[in-house]
Amino acid sequence: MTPQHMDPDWLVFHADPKAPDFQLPKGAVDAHCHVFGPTPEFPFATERKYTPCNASKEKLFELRDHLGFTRNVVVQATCHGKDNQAMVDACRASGGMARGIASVGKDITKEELSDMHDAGVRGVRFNFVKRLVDATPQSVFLEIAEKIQDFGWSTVVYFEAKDLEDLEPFLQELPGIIVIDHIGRPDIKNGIYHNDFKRFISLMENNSSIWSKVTCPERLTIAGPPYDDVLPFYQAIVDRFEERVLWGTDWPHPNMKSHMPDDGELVDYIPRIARTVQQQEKLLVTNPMRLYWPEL
Ligand code: 0GY
Repeated sequence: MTPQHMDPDWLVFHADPKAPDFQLPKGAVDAHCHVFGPTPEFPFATERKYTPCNASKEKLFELRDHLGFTRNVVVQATCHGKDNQAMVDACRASGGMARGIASVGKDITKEELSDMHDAGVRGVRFNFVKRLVDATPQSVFLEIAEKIQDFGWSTVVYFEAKDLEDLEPFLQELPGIIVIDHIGRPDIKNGIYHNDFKRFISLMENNSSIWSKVTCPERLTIAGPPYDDVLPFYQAIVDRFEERVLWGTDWPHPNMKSHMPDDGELVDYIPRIARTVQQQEKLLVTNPMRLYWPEL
């Protein structure tokens, strides 16, 4: 196989993140993170749009312990396409402390879904971000969404704010719980009163199956750390929908161009977006446990 060299401008995850000052509640879940490879054991997909550094499950679990999380939700990254082996391997190795979100095609069989369920997979991701994936017809995603209902899985949907209007009919048709990545990627320079963000809030108001990850200030910010410019967006969502929000590190932070965040500083950002102990408990424990570990 051709060696899979990391992209020349790839930013590698922080080597030595600080120990957070904010003490996470007991049983906190990092509900959005990834593993990359490591290659050659888990090669990247030929159709990938980027080639990252390796980011192994061991490193992920080390970070989990360092930051004070108990559990992870490992989301299939697009660099692995529909080959879920690295993510599934991380779930299996976690001893029940990691759940997975897979990326699958419409030919996925019941047996394959069942095997992934046994490993800890509890959802599929539908990606509409053009720089990350070639487009998949919405009808295919709807077919997959029907198939996973037997397993009680939910969906994760990734899109950018400008695409929401076109995607609304699709989102209304999707069965089950839908988790939107990174508050639908608003354009921060427009502010929270722009129609795009109002549309996102209305979406959540009008559809109680829609949840949101209040994640990735490092991606959405224009000003950079400490990400003050993104705060009003997260606060608007957490204050309105505290029963339907999730938080995650997004480690190892694919495709960052401006800077690489310190994961400890990201944890210290949490009490600025979830400003009461009750909100923090729901965001970090109650909500992710209800969605991904309902049996506990
Ligand atoms: C994220 C964001 C990104 C990448 C991926 O699967 C992926 O490749 O999710 C991105 O580049 O915005 O959620 O990690």
